[in-house]
Amino acid sequence: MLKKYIDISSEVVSALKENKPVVALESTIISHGMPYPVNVETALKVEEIVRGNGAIPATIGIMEGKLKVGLTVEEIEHFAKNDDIVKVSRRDIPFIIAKKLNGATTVAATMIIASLAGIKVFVTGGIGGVHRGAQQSFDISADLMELAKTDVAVVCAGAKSILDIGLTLEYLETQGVPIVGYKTEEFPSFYTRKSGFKVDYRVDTIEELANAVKIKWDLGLKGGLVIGNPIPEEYEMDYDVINRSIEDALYEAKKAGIKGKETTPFLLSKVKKLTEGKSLESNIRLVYNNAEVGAKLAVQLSKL
Ligand code: PSU
Ligand code: MN
Repeated sequence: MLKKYIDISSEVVSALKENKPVVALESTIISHGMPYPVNVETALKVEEIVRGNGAIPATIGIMEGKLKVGLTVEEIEHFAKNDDIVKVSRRDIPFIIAKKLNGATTVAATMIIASLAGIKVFVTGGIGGVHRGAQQSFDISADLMELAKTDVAVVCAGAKSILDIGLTLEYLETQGVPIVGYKTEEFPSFYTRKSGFKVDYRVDTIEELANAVKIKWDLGLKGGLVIGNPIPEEYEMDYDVINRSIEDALYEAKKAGIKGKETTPFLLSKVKKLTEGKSLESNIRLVYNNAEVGAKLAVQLSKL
């Protein structure tokens, strides 16, 4: 039944069959997160880092109405070059399949597809969350509900402060999603290592992390985990510079009346423009850093 909708590369199929470590990667970051050709270069380098750390990468997206797990280099190129690619979250999946469209998957959609394929670890840049002003707009990313119900560990550099990070963490607490800091007590905020908010649990080794992840799922405690892995210090941005850009981006979004699924891409592209090349370089480096931690986590989980 599922086979009709999902196409898993032969490399990923055999890796999963042999209980080898596999790491899921998203495609929204390629299609909507970075400009061409930096997006392809980064996506391929991330796959290389995953391999270099002993795991098999599985970049996920939707092509001509099929859920694809383990995109080829040509397919990644396609996601990187074309601008007719829909941003796909949970609610969009059935319609993108039915209409045979191409879709770049968000954190929520990538978690769903990874889980259908049997992949437990997913590496991304930053998660979606509760937007600033959500008290009025009700704008809360579907990523958070997905984390509450889908069994995938998400390695990220935290959440950008385009969001209300405090409310995002409160929401995840209500939903029972553990917020873990990898070698940090503070939840990172993407471009910077600090956010002013604490994680629930700090772990200092991959073994400790993998063990807790395994215990959660062994006990049938449904849902994912957020593993916050701070950007390496040497690539971190200046806290005030980035936050000023974010404030400006939020102001422009408000002025332009941006709503719904357009909000996050609009804010991301404004921030990118306002900080010029700087934020892009940080973005690339933090994803590389996450790829390493995610691959090591997948390797360790496969041993338990
Ligand atoms: N935050 C980032 N970079 C991103 C995203 C969020 O710092 O690329 C993308 C991810 O794919 C995430 C999605 O799942 O935006 C969230 O969109 P929304 O807020 O519409 O749920
Ligand atoms: Mn939203």
